[in-house]
Amino acid sequence: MSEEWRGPIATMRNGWGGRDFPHPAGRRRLLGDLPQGMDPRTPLQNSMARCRDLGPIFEMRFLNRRIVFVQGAALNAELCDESRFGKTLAPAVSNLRMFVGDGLFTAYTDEPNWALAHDLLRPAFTKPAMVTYHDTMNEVADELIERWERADAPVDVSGDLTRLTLETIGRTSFSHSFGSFEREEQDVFVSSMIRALTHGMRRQAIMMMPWGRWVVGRADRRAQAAQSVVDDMVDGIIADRLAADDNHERDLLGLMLHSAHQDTGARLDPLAVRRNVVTFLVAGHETTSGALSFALWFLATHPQVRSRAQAEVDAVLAGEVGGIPSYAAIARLRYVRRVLDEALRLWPTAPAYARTPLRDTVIGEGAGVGAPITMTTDDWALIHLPLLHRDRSVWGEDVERFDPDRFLPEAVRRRPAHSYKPFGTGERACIGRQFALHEAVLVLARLLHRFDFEADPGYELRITERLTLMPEGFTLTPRLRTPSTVSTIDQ
Ligand code: MNH
Repeated sequence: MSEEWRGPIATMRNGWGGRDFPHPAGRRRLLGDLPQGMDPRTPLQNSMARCRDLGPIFEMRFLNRRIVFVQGAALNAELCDESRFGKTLAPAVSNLRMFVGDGLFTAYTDEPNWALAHDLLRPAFTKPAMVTYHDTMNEVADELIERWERADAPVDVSGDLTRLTLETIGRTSFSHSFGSFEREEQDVFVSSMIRALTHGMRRQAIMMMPWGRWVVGRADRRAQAAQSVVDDMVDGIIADRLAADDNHERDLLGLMLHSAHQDTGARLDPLAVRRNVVTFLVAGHETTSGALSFALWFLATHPQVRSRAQAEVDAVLAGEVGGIPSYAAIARLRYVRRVLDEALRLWPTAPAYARTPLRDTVIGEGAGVGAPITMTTDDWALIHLPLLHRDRSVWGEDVERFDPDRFLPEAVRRRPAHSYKPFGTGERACIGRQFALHEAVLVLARLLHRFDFEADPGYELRITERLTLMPEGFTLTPRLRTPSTVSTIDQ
């Protein structure tokens, strides 16, 4: 296997000048903080249960490795200072480099392909670009609605929303349809991608076992077989575009293949194009699908929130031709947007990001961590977003309560900066944020307009972790709304 994916993180000592941080109870001398009797497939949720009372910064050790987590908003705000800190790759992310190398998400900021891809692809995420995606987003929503109208059994919410978001990113950015709504089985692209992502996460755990280095080779080969399914499909999309003799920069793929940097004239080489196609196909659908799924879960279990959202949707869409939102209508769906913001507070679907200082520095003065903490360029911290978003000093005592009005403009203004970070921070923050928010508000509005949702009373929220968070086994029964449940006359 090439050296390339073995990013510098593996060699970062993370010694923090010999300082120890609070850790969960029950540490064992050799194994460290591996939880006893907890599900090894859900490390993030385990850490939420065990670490929320450990203060703004804490650590977990696994064998001889340690991960330092930040959950305090004040400390996170400091780590978000771009003049002192930058992104680094958490182990689970650096493991993805064996699949996508220096693609936009997995690149180190000082690798030339990060700035190049960032600058070349930016035009695909401006407001004028969003306007051009809007009709496609509505078309894909039509297909989901049709599917749910026909459903005679509870629908698989995350599965169907994954169809929707994959189809949306495929059509808007690559002019490629996966035909996700035309077949019942899961797309091989999706299943292969999930296998690769899961491997990225588990690889770390395997490597930490005493025999891990021997076992990991086989697991790597299996994951690479999955990855080659993805690569072949992507190479097909690229070859088709090149053969079509279509050299317009009309979508993201066009920009990747045909644009040159305005200052340097540099272009993405073919390997960088493939890595970025895979990056955007994956990053562009998985997290949005999770966000929509969690939002529907909260709507289905909070009838008052749902009626308020439906009242807004009915009022806004009453003024739209055919009840289909125009581009401008999306910005008027303020409450729907708050529902989404609040869903991403409690379950940020990309649940962590890693920061490291640009130069040796001291953090934590006045942040309630005791003596200030020395942090060298060999140290890194993982910002634990579900815990950051439950910092009681910022969100109050009732942090678990689902309340979209936490995102009323005046409430947002009252909160300190950097206390809500579902899209990451700084120059490495999510490039697809506007894309995701536009798509998600549009889809939620259209679903709320058409259906009432009944939660299955026997279902309790379970969450799978595969780098991203996603409700597991969550089904809903969509019922067509009747005129009496629609609060404003539409048509
Ligand atoms: Mn997205 C980076 C969350 C939707 C493409 N994304 C990030 C980061 C977070 C994130 C957090 C920063 C990670 C880090 O610091 O290591 N992203 C989300 C969430 C959603 C989302 C919660 C949906 C909801 N992301 C999207 C969509 C696209 C996309 C949609 C593409 C169309 N995201 C990216 C890319 C990056 C990124 C590409 C890496 C950007 C960079 O490093 O320059």
